[in-house]
Amino acid sequence: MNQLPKYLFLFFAFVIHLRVNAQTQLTERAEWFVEDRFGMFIHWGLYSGAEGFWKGEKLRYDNDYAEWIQYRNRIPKDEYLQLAGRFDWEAIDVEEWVLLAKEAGMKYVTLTAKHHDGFALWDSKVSTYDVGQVTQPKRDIVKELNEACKKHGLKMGLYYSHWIDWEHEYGWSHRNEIEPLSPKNYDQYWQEKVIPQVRELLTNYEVDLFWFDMWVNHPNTIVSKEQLLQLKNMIREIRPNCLVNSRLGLSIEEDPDVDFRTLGDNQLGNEKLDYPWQTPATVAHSWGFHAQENEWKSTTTLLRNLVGNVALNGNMMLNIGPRANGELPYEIEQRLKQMGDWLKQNGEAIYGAGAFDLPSDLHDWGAITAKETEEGKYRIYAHVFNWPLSKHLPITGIQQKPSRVFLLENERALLPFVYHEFETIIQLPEEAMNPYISVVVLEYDQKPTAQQKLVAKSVYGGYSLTPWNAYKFYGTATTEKAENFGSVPKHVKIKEKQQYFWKVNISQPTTLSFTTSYSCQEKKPTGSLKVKVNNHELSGSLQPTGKTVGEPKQDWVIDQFLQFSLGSMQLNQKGVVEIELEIEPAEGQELDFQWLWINQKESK
Ligand code: H79
Repeated sequence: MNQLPKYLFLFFAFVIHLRVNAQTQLTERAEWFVEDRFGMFIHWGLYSGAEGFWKGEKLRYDNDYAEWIQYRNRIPKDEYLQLAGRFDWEAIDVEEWVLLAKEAGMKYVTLTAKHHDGFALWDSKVSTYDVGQVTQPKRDIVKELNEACKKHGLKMGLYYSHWIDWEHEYGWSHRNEIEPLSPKNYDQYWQEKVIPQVRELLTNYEVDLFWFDMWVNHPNTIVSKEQLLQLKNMIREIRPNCLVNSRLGLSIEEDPDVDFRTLGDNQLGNEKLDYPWQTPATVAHSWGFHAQENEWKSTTTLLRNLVGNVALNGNMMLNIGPRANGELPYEIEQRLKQMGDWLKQNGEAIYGAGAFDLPSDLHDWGAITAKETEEGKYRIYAHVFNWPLSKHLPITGIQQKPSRVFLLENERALLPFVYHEFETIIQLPEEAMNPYISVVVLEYDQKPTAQQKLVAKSVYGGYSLTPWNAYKFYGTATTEKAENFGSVPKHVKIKEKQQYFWKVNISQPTTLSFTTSYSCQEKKPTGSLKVKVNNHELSGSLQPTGKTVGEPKQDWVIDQFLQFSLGSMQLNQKGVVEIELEIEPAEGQELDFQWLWINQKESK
């Protein structure tokens, strides 16, 4: 009997363990997804034949998502279907898209099996509004994709618009905000189109991932939680290994059984998450092909975005919008091939890699990804976005010395480095290794430990200390966002004594000089600013900074942020030092504080 409490405890511990695991969720199902990191999204459907125009008029909406043309330009359903006549069915070869994905280093492909227009790209027995209706002999694009993916070893995902459907009488359209649709009628759409079509897809094709698209929380939509669970449970039942994204309408927080979080369109990660997540991204702006597209991102931008996400444990799925003859805009093809070239050389730092235990925005030269290698070593990948002018790459916060350092594209040429406590400074060759991003590898025999509270050394040699990288603070200062297009920078408003504390690693005895930047709009400020390091102290009295002008002839007068020197001090020790800044405006006065910059003069 008295064993019972112990068993009970074990039982609860087990349940808690499961829950915790469910939250930090790398479910076994999703392991491939996290390993793969980079996928292709394909937006292709009847709208591709419209190319962003209807009867001479451009899509009505500055957010010109070409796949929305039917809704935006109020196109009647039967005329919309006639767009099929613009397609060159002979020329369309789904395998070519898959081959491009492979060439680009993408590991999975997600096709819009049904977008908001409700038109199915497979031979659907549930609805006659499908590709079989407009092709002779009947085509089945999902089947063709499935076969091509299998042939080339890629996973297949399907986008299915569950919430919005402009074809079904009772599918959701934004217009229903003014033309009410009853939940009962909506359920009719759900039961006679969504459920049977998704079942059809699950049964007839090898779907590895379902990508739903509802970007509003379900309580604010016509879709009920029961309907969403019905859909998800059916997927779990028929294809237990198929992943489901959070735009199903259920967040991972609400339902930990959802496999990965989908950020907003083109929204990049800004924090590490414990569960899998993904950015759906475009090379341009529109998802479906748009004849007047002109916002092409560069290969460098796209690669930086990919690296930035992986550095936060995230994925990126990059979209292509083929034309009605299957062709792709030159820019998309070119960017994808260039990304593929980069990944051929540097993919090791992306596939199976993830965040290291340091803040991802710590270093000003780029971002870090990391992983354990098959040989049991641990590699930290420094993705250098900007080749430092000094040819010195400072890496702050890693507590052990690497066993070797080299460029990922030239493993045999070891790079010299010096290591002091928490700081590794790598001597780089004259020229960047790669025109996009050069990857420097720091290899360790086992995973090194990180000191997360340090401020990193800038590539320019100093340290930028801000209210947002302080490891602790006391006071009531509030962060004020940038204004006037950033001509007034982000800062904190200080009304009473405020203290910030930073930790900086000093590699050798040195002279530190301090500069601060703030705006003080008081006519006669009487407060003070003090820097304390060990038992040294520097202080300055606050000065009025006045105004400046942003743009001419626009009445654009803004608060001026000016820099002031606080002097310098000699430090005779090395190692981690704590830097305290105490700011105290006089009673009733205010100060807008921005940063403290430390310059280090190396002295022998
Ligand atoms: O299939 C693609 C789009 O058709 C569909 N999802 C992607 C993958 C989609 N359509 N609309 N939305 C997603 C929501 C778009 C919201 C936006 Fe905005 C309005 C984007 C730009 C304007 C809100 C405001 C988000 C950014 C600014």
